[in-house]
Amino acid sequence: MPREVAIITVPYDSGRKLWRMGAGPAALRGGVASALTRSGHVITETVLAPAELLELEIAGTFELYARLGAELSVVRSRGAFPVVLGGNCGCAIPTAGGPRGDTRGIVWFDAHADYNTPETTSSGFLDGMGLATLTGQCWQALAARIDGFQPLSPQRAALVGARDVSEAERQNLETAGVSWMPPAHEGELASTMHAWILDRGLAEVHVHVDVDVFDPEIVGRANAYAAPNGLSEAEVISVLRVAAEASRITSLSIASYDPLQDRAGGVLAATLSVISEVVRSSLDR
Ligand SMILES: [Mn+2]
Repeated sequence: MPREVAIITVPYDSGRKLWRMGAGPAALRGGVASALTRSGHVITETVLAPAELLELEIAGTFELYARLGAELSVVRSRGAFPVVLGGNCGCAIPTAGGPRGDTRGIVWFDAHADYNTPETTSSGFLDGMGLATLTGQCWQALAARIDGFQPLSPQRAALVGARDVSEAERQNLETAGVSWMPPAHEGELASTMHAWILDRGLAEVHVHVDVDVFDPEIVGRANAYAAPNGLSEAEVISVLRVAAEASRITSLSIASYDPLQDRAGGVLAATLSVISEVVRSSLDR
């Protein structure tokens, strides 16, 4: 029996349905489903679109993550491999955080660090605190609404491809002990990743891809926050192959795709390749 791949779409950006990057999951969904079906995988699809969310600003977004957490429990109890397509990176919070001891890590691809806290953010964008929340640096009372959530140790988090990082975030990353791997020479990221996984003895990793990790010139513009000098599709895939070989990828989340910014569809194509690669290397081994 081939293992089920459960595609869960969360079509929100900042609590607003289908707005901006909230339109990304719907734009990706069909392509993901057909690519995985073509490669012989059994898929199921769930769209997380509650009739109403709490209208209390931040609480509404955490309510959405709590609902995603509940859906993930159902999917995992069936033994399925979760692929979450979300508008915001915060979708990785319920996907990666949980009571899994100290052999589980996260590989987080992003142009940004998402490592502000309420004290350092100047944009006020909640999603600029996503990785910080996941690793226990802020919003912990709200994150506790997610059933089974436990913060992941920052020492078991790798931030790959980030280059638009504020001074406050640099300090936060360093103090917490997150491993920041900025864009580097061809092949360097893959070998750094290999050593990082072995050093920590990680048996499992969650992979999160904010699609603005891709280079806007080579691949395309993923969203309004796109930053120059990013990674190519081949570089992202080479790091993922290493992660799948040195550890075991147990789930995948994809976020921040704004179809209106990706004029030529390059980011869409690269994202589909990345998803196919993760599923192939995780399930067909
Ligand atoms: Mn980003």
